[in-house]
Amino acid sequence: MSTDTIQITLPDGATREVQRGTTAAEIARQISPRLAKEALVARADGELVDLSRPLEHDSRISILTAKDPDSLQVFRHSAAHLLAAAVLELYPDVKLGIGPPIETGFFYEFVRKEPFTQDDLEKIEAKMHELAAKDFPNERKLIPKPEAIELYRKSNQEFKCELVEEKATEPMVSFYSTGKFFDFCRGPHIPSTGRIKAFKLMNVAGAYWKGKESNPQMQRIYGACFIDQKELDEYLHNLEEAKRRDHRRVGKELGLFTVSDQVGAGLPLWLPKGATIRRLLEEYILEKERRAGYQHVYTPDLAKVDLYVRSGHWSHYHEDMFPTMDLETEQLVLRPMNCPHHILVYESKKHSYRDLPVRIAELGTMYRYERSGVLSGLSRVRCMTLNDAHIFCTPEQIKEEFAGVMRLVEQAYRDLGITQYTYRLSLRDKLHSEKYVDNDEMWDLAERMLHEAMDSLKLPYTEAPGEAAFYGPKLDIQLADVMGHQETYSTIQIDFHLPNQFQLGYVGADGQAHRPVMIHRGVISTMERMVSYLIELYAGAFPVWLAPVQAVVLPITERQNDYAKQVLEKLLDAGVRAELDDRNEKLQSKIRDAQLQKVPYMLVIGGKEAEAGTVSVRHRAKGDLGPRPLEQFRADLRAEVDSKTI
Ligand code: TSB
Ligand code: ZN
Repeated sequence: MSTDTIQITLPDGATREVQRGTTAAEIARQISPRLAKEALVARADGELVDLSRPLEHDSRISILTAKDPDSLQVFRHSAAHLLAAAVLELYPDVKLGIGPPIETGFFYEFVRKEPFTQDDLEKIEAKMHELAAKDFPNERKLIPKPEAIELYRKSNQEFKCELVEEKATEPMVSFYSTGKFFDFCRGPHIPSTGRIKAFKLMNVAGAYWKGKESNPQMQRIYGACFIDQKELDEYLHNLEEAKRRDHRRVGKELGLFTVSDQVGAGLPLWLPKGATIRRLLEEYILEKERRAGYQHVYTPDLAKVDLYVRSGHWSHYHEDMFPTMDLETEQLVLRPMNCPHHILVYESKKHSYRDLPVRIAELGTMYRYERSGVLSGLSRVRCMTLNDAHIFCTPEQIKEEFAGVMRLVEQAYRDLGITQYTYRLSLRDKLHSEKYVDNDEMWDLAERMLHEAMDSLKLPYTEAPGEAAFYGPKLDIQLADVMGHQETYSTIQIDFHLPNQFQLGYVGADGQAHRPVMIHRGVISTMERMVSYLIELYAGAFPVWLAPVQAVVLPITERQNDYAKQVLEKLLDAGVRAELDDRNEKLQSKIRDAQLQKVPYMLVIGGKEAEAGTVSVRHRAKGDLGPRPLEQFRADLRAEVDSKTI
């Protein structure tokens, strides 16, 4: 091979010989005009590079289009530069900080005396469009470090000076220029600005330079940015939808829960309507568990520290626990999990293999010292009640018990109207073995059992190293919110560790002592997290079986108040969660209020209805359904509740 050619290997394994110094852009053109048009950036031997970078030696090259997530981030980075370019044109005195891509777009930070207003953002956005349309190439240049510092010093960009001083490790530093704008930047960037069209400046937020409080305040301008307008529109729509459904907002509007400074962060108070939803969920799951052979217990919310020393929580879960309470003779701590208590329930009598599986369940309240930054409404709290159970069984029973829990989960999700979920196998992270109990053999066995259990159910799953509990691997069921953000709800965990720590046993068919396995499981998660999800899923308009108020009786005038009261009484007698709105208000405004409260049924009562013993039924979504005998309404409602119609 001549020294003037190099060998390029493409992702499909094909190779070609090209002139040394050929660019990835040229290779793209050789492959297809379409690829050349769509290409944003290249990957050369694993590293992202500009399409215009000359290739100097044999390498593996892939040409990336917008379909590749890495190139999308490059695209957003180029958009950040465009933002800085626009801001500098409009406000030449600003000082520049950093401007990276982020998950859904980009930001750039600036120091400017006056705060950027909404008006400013609009101007900047328009300027960005104007500059983008000029299709400036993003050009990379190498400049000697002292020259780079001098360049920034002359233009009063002291933060940039600082960055060059700190970040540049080579004698030559790389700059990107876009029209008049230039930036100290490692790159890569997309070839030119013309393709940056689908973006929107979202907001301005304060941030300290380098995140340090003693440093100057910067103003960060955040933008959303996608390859095409359709994706941007979808994102903006989802964002609106997320705001509209946000359980913290809906929870307040509907009077479901509240948080008080006087109680403390992460300690929500359930208001009557939220408490009703929670109670319905609790009754629902307790009944399903009763049918599935669970035995329910009550155990205290705290215990002696020694219990958690023995279980291993003290050495592996200490940071997530509240501090201890010192009494005269005992040292107590709020429980972060219910398992040790349930182990003691199991231990309270002798077991033979014939008793197994033993399924101990509880709506167990537990306390975790979640850091203040991660707390959110009901979805991440410090005091929570888990639909918890611990199954004590033989190793041979694991698979069947696992499948039984999965059936419960599926049934519960169906009844709750949850249709979108994924399975995640949460495994230990072998690089951080200190986070887990130390017993390779045990981990391998537990992980193998979980794999087998999932494979025999033929369900698809992803694996997540580092997400296991300290005592064993888990199968987590993940639900996503409108923005696609995932959280764990249901969980099934296989544990060989705790039975060992507590030396649990049962008498086998052979008359010998054996050790049971423990399955930890939560079917509908904590009441807090599940209710937060349901609020957002239904945007507060709960299905009738879960609605805190199922029907509101609306007399048109005072003259119908007596009959309306009788209707209310009859509904209450029949177990309907009904209310009466006999305020001296116009019917229209009573209906509006009931709609805002998302009450499924409004029963309008005028003179005709009072005389005929009927109610005029109005549904929150379907509107007017016409008059019906009260008896009929009651029966229809019962049927809707029993079938858990969504
Ligand atoms: C299933 N010992 C087991 C139990 O037997 C256990 O506690 N597992 S857990 O740590 O994974 O927690 C169970 C579930 O509680 C999680 O899957 C999650 O859905 C919910 N949860 C965990 N932390 C919080 C929190 N801070 N706020 C609300 N819900 C939470
Ligand atoms: Zn447990």
